[in-house]
Amino acid sequence: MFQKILIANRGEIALPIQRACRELGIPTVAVHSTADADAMHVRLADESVCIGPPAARDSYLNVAAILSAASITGADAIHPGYGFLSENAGFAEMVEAHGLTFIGPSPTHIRMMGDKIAAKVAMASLGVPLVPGSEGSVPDLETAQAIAGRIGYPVMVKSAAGGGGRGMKVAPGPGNLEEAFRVARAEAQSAFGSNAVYIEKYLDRPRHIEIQVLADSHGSVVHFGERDCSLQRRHQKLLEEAGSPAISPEQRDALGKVATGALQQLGYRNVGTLEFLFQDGKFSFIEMNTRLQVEHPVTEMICGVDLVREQIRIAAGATLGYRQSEITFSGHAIECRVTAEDPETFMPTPGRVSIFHAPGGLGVRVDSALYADYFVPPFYDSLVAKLIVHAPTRTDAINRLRRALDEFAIVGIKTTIPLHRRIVDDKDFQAGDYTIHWLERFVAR
Ligand code: MV4
Repeated sequence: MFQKILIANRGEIALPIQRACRELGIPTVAVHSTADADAMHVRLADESVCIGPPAARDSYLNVAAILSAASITGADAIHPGYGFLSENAGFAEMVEAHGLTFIGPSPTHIRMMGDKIAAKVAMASLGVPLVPGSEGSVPDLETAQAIAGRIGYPVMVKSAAGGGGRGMKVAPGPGNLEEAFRVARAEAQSAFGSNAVYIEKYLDRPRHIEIQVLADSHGSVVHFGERDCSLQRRHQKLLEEAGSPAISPEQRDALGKVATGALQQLGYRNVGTLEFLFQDGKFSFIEMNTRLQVEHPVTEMICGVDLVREQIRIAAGATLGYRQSEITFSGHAIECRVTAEDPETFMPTPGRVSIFHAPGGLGVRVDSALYADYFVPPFYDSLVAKLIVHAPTRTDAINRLRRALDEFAIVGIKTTIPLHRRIVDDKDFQAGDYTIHWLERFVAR
């Protein structure tokens, strides 16, 4: 097992990583920017190293400073959390080149899945169903027209290097393809430094369903069921559930078999998430994430597993130690992402938190690095707390979520708690009747 783990992250995600380390008896090193000297992740770690000024590119993305911090403190493994360097294949390579363990997948798999075209080509060859589209990058408008004509309109032009919805354009009909192709390419070039694009049939009212997978380095792969992440605004998720209100246990099993079968053939290791669009009873793979995700706690709640602990064990060479049949799904879990944003305008609201009172009780989990008198800095992601509830049924979970939201007090800054209270009381939400477009309309009314 590792002697010491450096956590190359901040905020709420640093905490469950520290907790898992502590339960495994492994000391932790926190790294922080000058803006985060008083942050909770620094206070709770065994040791800490300042790695640079506030801007993320000078601190949490500063590979040399992070590797130096690991070397100085004698850490032998690095957990990247999510965001920052978590899906940077070059960073994972550098970590390994320095004789340390990167707690995550191999650099090869991170790089493969970072290229959306390579990811689709790999998944198609492994029997995973895809959205119909180009089998690779689309070099010019003539090729785009030929493919769109074959699969039928509407189509979507997407950046191969993309993510977060940038470099993505819909062409409702043949008359719109020239512009969609040109704009998507230009956006991809300026946002990601690559103008490689591909084309897919556009699905107009899908749900976003993803499946959590875990693989050891000895060929065992299991899944922990799906999460429904359809409730998002401008590609920022606000609320996630496990399981999805839209899929049956049989559909879960089938999707799980497809996902684990593919990753087993690929020789993948550590955690991974396959993202699907689900419409008209069909799952279509779109992308794979090679990191621990923000919403991983809903899966932990229904499966009773600590995914971070599993990541660490597996990175240290341990075997899974259980089979798919030993993973059971119990009840329903919902996560609300509480951000330091105005709940109406979504403008960031950094500032001082005067009161922080987290809800508690059975089936309530709060992942947050906030505390009273903490100043939320303006430099980073606005996520300040995740409220996760677990209950025997979805109806019970919604009821518990309402109760927990009413108990939650964050004073001094505006947060999205009032918006979450409105969502919980909505009829469509309560019925589980929503697609990826539902929330945009809800916040506009
Ligand atoms: C799509 C789609 C419809 N059809 N692909 C958005 C981000 C990127 N990860 C994939 N995205 C989409 N791809 C096809 N063929 C609609 C979206 C999409 C979306 C997907 C998941 C969650 C929220 C979304 C919001 C808008 C568009």
